[in-house]
Order: sequence, then structure tokens, then C-alpha cells
Amino acid sequence: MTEQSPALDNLLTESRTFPPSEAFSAQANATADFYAEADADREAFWAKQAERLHWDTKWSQVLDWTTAPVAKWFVGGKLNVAYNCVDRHVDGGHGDQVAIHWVGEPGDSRDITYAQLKDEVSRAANAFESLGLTAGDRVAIQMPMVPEAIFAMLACARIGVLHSVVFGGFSPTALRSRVDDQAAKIVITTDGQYRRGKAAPMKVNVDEALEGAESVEKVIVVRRTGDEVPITEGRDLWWHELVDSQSAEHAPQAFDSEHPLFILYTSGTTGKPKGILHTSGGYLTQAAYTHHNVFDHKAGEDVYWCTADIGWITGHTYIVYGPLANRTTQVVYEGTPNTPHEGRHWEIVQQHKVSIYYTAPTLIRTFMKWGNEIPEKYDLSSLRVLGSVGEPINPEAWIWYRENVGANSAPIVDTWWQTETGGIMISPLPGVTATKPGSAQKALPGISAKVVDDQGAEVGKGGGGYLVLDKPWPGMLRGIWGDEQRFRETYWSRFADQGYYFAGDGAKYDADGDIWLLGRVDDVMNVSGHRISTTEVESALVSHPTVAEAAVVGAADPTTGQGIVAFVILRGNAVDGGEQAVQELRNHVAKEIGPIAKPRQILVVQELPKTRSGKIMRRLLRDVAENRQVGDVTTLADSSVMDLISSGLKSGK
Ligand code: 6R9
Repeated sequence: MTEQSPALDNLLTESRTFPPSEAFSAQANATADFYAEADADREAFWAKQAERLHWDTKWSQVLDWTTAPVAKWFVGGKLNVAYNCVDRHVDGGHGDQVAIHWVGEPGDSRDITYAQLKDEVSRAANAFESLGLTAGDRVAIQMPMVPEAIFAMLACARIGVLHSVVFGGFSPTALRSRVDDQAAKIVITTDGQYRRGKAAPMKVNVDEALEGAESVEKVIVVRRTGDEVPITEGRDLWWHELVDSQSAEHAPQAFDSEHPLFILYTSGTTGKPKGILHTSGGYLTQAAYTHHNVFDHKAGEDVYWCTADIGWITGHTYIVYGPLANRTTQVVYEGTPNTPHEGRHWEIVQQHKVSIYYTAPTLIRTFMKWGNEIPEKYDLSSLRVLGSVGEPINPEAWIWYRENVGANSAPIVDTWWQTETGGIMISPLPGVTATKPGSAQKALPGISAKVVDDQGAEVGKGGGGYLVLDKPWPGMLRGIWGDEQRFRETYWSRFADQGYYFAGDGAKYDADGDIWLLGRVDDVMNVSGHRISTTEVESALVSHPTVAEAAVVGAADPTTGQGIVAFVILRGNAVDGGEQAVQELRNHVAKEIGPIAKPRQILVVQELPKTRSGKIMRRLLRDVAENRQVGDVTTLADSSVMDLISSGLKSGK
């Protein structure tokens, strides 16, 4: 990665910047001097951030890194995470403030105040204790986006039990491997879930997953769809029967700052999923600090909406822990963005006067595909901060987001982070940073990131390489559940000499020293010795007016090492996708980036294979591009997509 690629430089021809308005800056939570303050004394800076929480016992040391790479933050401190997210706000006189405006997919809704949240979480905590759960036990949760999922997570946190949320769309096999890996005692689920206007079963999948699962003592079932489900006597309990009769009084106990909070599995590119372990004090500090500053959140004024699912880290940190620690009023939406119509999100924004909206580039590109006229029909004037997470956002989608959702004024925060980092690491600060479409720009105050070459030496301005995190941070993972060796190998062996955390992402500094994320390093192609990012070619393709979405892979090529193969979805009203259109797209990429980036092949498809978190599964596309039998499709949101792509290609469509 040390060599300079002319192709990569072209990504940086996006040179527009959007400084914050004076009015926004004047009221912003973050100020420019945060950077200098954190640089002057990082630990003092983080200690100050930790003061936003309620500690039953104050820490004696901010950071103990002598046990690296397993950090200890706020050593000796004790707190209760659920108390901080719930009771504290009721005690502070805000019991009547709405914590959650819950919107069900079929149109039902529920507003839950902080006082009600406290009662619900306390009842659930009492119920869990009545089943014999004690601190350190594990509970697996596979549920759709219903309020009880959040109650369950917080109730676990309240009694020191680790939750492990498994995305609702995961297969029984995937659930089982996660339940077994952590030896979960209890599994919580629902009878069914609403998906695209229909009730789909959930409990039966859980039953299938748990057949013969030895660790599982009880299954708690929340009634959501009302569909009849089989009940295993002695094992299964209805949430409403178990929880509703409990007392709403529950005294929260203080746990050590390093007490484990949750395990969240992420799919590695190979091998079994990794159970990423997070702990309490440092994680909550970073969650609250970043949510406050990156989204400029004002308690009691803003209405916040993060569109993630609680099955992912974004749902953990930016629906549950960060926002609730900051006394947020937020929207939680159960369903898909086009049920029952493609304006559903904007209708919700209008109805609840959402002021902060946080979503993923893949959804933004989907909105683009659906057309500008959809958001135009709604009053989106309440929106004042927009966020993006999950993958690099291409400048076209960024600009579209700004113009069509943010009325050309709301700052966009492109937030880079990972399941492993626990919270946002690299992002503009609204009101401080002049934003650049496509760049996450700078490590947040208190966070340190570098772009380094193969040898671990930092590259200069304009240089590209690997993203590393060179200093410990409060929300960092404390390990992979049950596999310390894998933890060390995966993240700490690549730059062991320097002691850097290797994020697995390629990145580059522009001439101003701002960071541009270039996708996973395994997605960086090497064509005739030139390194070209899949992201860069995708960005070029979607900048063409006929293209709605694009995925690019490097396919083995006998002459050039790798050749670029692109899969594109055309816009609804665009040309038919014939030979001429394809040729034009190849030329367009050549024009945007340079002849070296011209795709060897462009295949027009109807759908792209995506994981349930919306990430394109390039591995599968590489199989198609290299004429191999398509590999494991079990983690796809819709496993029929690959059949559609393969048959479309065979029939020449
Ligand atoms: C929060 C989350 C982590 C990977 C990460 C990177 C990609 C996330 C990004 C981004 C560019 C951004 N990623 N945010 N790439 N710009 N703003 O998504 O966690 O599911 O663990 O994924 O996602 O490649 O390494 P996770």
C-alpha cells in the first residue's frame, strides 16, 4: 500500500467542502478546542467525559494499559448501566419525558416515558432474577424491533447479565452457534415479526435452533403478531405472564467499570462468528460522549432516530446505550422503509418532528433509486443533523442526502467505527468541521487513528495504506468471547511491533490530512500492480445518472492479476442495460478515475446480495465473476438474490 496509485488520487477530486453555518456553530455542543484539550491530556479529557455518568464509586485510575491489549478503563469505578440510562433521568425530574416513540410496522404505536421505561426494566429485572439469573450469566435475544427487546437488554444490564442480541433475520443455525458459543441460559424471542406487511414466524425458528441446546433453561416469548406458536412445557414462558406481574421496584446494584456488558457476534470473513466483548464504564462513556457531540444532541429538545436494528452494534450504541444515557427522546421503528409505501421514513420524520436522523449509505442509495419526489412530499424541516454509518458513503449519495433530506443545510456526519470499537471513532463534528462529501475526516477528540504503510510507518498527506488505532480508547472491545488467541491474532498481530489495533480497512489522507476510508482491505483490488478500491469504482459508477447502485469486485485475471467486475442496478426509468449502455458506463469509469479502473465486465442485475445489515457480500459476487459455484448464502438478507443474478446472467438479461 506504500505505492501511490493514480487511481486512488482521483477519488479525492471531490473537493467541495461545506462549512457549518454560524448559527449552527453558535449552539453546537462540540467546539474546536476539544481537539487541543484532548491532545494536551487524553486521560483527563476522558475522565471529564466519564463525569456525564453517575458513578456509585469513583474510579481511582483512568486507564490501565499494562494488561494490553485488554484495557481497563476507569479502574475501581462502579456504576449501574441501566440506572444511568433510565432511573437517573426519572430521579432528575424527567420521568414524563418520552424516551421512545415506538412505531410498529402495521401502524400501531406506543409512546414510552422514562418513568414507564423504569417500571418495565425493573419488572423484567425482577423476572430474570426470579428465574435464577445472576451477574455474569448470558442471555441471547432474538427479537424484532419491539420495545421489549430494549427492556430486555436494559434489564440484563441492570443485573449484570450479559446480553447477546442476534439479528432477527438470522437463521436457526446461526442462532444456535451463538447460543452454544456463549452457553446462554435464557433465550428471549417473540411469537413472530412483521416484515413487509406480513406476519412472519420467529418462535418456530428459535425452537428449531434450540433443539438439544444444553445450556438453555428457559425461553421467554413476547407476544407480537398473536400467531399461535408451539409451547414447550417447563421451558417456555410468556413474557406478559412472567414479567407483568412483577414489582416495578428493583434496586440497581453497582458493578465494576470493567464488568462485562454484552457480547455481540460479528461475522468474520471466514470461520465462525466472533463474539465481541464489551464492558461497562468505558463503553458507556464513549457511547454518551459521541452521541452528545457527533449528533449535537440536546436532551429534551431533539427527537432522534437511528434506523439501525438492535441486532447490530449501531443499534446497541446509538439506539440503546448512548441515547438513553443522554436522556434522548427517540423514534424506534419496527419495519422496513417501504412498508406500506416508499415515503414511510419521511412520514415518520414529519409526524414526530425528527431532528437527528442516522442511517446507512445503502439506504440512502435506495432512497435515490426510489426518486426525489418521495421525500419532496413531506415536511422534513425539523431535520438539523444527518448521520451516515456502515460503509464509505459515495459523494453522490452524500450530496443527494444533503439536498433532498437536509434542505442543503443540515450538517452530515459520516461516522466510521466498528463493532469492535464500541462507538464512533472518526467523524466530523457538526458545528466545527467543514464537511467533505465522502470523507469521515478526523479522529474524534480523545481518539487517535493513523494511516500507515505495510511496515506500520505513518504515510504522509496524499498517501494511502491501512487504518490503525494507535492509542487505547474507552469503548474498545475487551476480547473475543472464549478466544483470546483469536483476539490477539485478528487485531493485534498485524502491527504487533507498534502495538497498533489493525482495523482491517484501507484508508488515505488527502492533501489536508483528512482521512478517507476506502473499504475493507480485502476489498482493495490490485490491477496490473495498481491498487484500486472497490469503493472508488462503485462511486464512479453511481455518479452516472443511469446507475442506482453498484458493487465491484476484483476477479482473478491471468494478465493483470485482478480484473474489475461491476454489478450494477440501473435506475427505474433508465435505459434497458444493453451493450451500448454498458459501454458507456465503462467509459464513464475510465473518465472518472482513469483507464486503469475501467471495469473488465459490467453486469446489469436487478438486485445485489446484501447481508441483513445492508453490506454487499462481495465474496458471492466474486464467485459469480470468477465462474465459480456460489458459496454460502446463509447470511444474505434474501438468499434468492443469487439465483436471480445467476439466472439473469445465463439468460442474457
Ligand atoms: C458501525 C459498523 C464495520 C466496518 C468497518 C468499515 C465499515 C463503517 C464506515 C465504514 C467507511 C464509514 N464502515 N462505517 N466505512 N465509512 N463511515 O458498521 O460496524 O458492522 O462492525 O462494520 O464497516 O469497513 O470496518 P460493523
